Amino acid sequence: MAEIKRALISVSDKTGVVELARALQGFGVEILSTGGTAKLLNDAGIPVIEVADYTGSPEMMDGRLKTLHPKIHGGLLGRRDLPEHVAQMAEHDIPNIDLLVVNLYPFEATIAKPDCTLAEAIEQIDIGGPTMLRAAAKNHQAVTVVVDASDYARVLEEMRKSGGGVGAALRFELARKVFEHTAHYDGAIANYLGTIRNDGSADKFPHTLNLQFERVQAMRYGENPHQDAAFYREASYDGPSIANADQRQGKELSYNNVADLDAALALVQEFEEPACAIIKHANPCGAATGKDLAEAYERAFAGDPVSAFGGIIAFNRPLDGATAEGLLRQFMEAVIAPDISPEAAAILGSKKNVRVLASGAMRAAGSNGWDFKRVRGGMLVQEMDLRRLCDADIQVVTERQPTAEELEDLRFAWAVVKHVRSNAIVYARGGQTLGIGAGQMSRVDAARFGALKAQDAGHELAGCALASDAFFPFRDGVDAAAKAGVKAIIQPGGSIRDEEVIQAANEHGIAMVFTGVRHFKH
Ligand code: 93A
Repeated sequence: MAEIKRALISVSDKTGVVELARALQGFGVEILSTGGTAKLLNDAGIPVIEVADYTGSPEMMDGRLKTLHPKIHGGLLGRRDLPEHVAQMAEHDIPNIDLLVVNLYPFEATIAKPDCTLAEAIEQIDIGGPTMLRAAAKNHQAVTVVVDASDYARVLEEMRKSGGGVGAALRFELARKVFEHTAHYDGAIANYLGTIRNDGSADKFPHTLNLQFERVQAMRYGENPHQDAAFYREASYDGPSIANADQRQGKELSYNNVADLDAALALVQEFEEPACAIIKHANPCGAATGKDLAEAYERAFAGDPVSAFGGIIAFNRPLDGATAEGLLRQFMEAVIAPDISPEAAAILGSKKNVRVLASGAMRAAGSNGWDFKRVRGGMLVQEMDLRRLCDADIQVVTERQPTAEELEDLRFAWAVVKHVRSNAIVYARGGQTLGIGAGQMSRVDAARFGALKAQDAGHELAGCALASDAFFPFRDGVDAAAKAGVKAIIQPGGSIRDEEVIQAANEHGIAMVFTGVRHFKH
């Protein structure tokens, strides 16, 4: 136990600090404090000593110098177990400071304001706070340091139990939190300054990329059993995410589960109407909309019943009992929906191993986020592909216009093909995938393979729609589609052979739409 006799409190976010100080007062702790915090505590009737009075050195330079003084840093850093340190502290009149409570100038909140100037941002770079935090955290053998207001209660609880001290385990944990916090804080400053160009304009991507990820779980293994693995959450990501989902039942998530659940969630978010996606190896094997979830699932499953075995299944509406009942027909790894109704939970409870997760409400796509791809010795960073088809994108390039029904099918197929690995071709009709050609090295093979899958599943392709994630480089893909019975095609366009491709569509009586948007996914 490290007993607490003297505390220094200096906080920008003053939430809960009066209650904390009052409780410390109850333990007989002497409280030192900086200007604003001291005033707040004094006004609340809690006696505190101003740091300026304590050090004999006034706050100056608009507060840039408040706590940067040997009497403060010596009190935090001096080792209580080394006689030389103890003697030096006595010689220079440096008493121990046993508890440090600091949170920093709100740098990130400041730069988040749209009209924030560089000068304003610079003023919000806290110097004294991190210096004290790091000193106290380094000396956690003797000093308790709190950077997060949600830890006040834990510290007080330990003091209550032990009669005024804090144990080694909590001190160590709090010290670790400090270095995580100051690393994040400095990272935010470096990211901000790293986007500013000499001419005052801003780069989108900072000079160095400082992001913090927090471990969600260690995993039994990675993509394969001989690879160790862990799952990390991006602290600042605020979109719907598998990292924030609530697992309601089933075995622990595996590495591949997480990757596939992420793909599944992204796909069903494309749709406003009830939708279901079944993912295998990061690709959808079936996706569908329906009048309700149960129908959407039936149709997604029917898209490719063979591949659906062992799939990851996602929904964009809370899972109801009737849909859960339908799921029992198949072996599945995991199910995710915004919420799980009690009936659905009870029904899936009969399959103990199945992982069931609630993602929380689906929000419109368009939340923040960068996409990363690891390469050896580096990392590629891009914005997530959140582009959705809008009416202005749709350009009919053939003699025949798509019918209203075909247009619906094209929109559906386009929303799905974005989530299929390239080269990707999706055959669809009536809000249901009929065949998917994924991850082929040539587009014509993706078209052929998707048609083959449809045939295997017993789907009639005559009159269906086809989406291609990128342009057709040759007419062969269109010819293959026509042979399969396709009547409408959606694709970005932009090939030097577009004329030839349009000509092929016209010959086959196919209605073709260009979107001007490509959805490669690798
Ligand atoms: O400007 S500083 O970097 N210089 C300092 O010496 C210093 N000491 C504490 N900022 C400093 N602080 C920060 O002041 C703390 O980290 C805290 O965020 C804030 C509390 O100031 P006040 O008590 O006056 O509201």
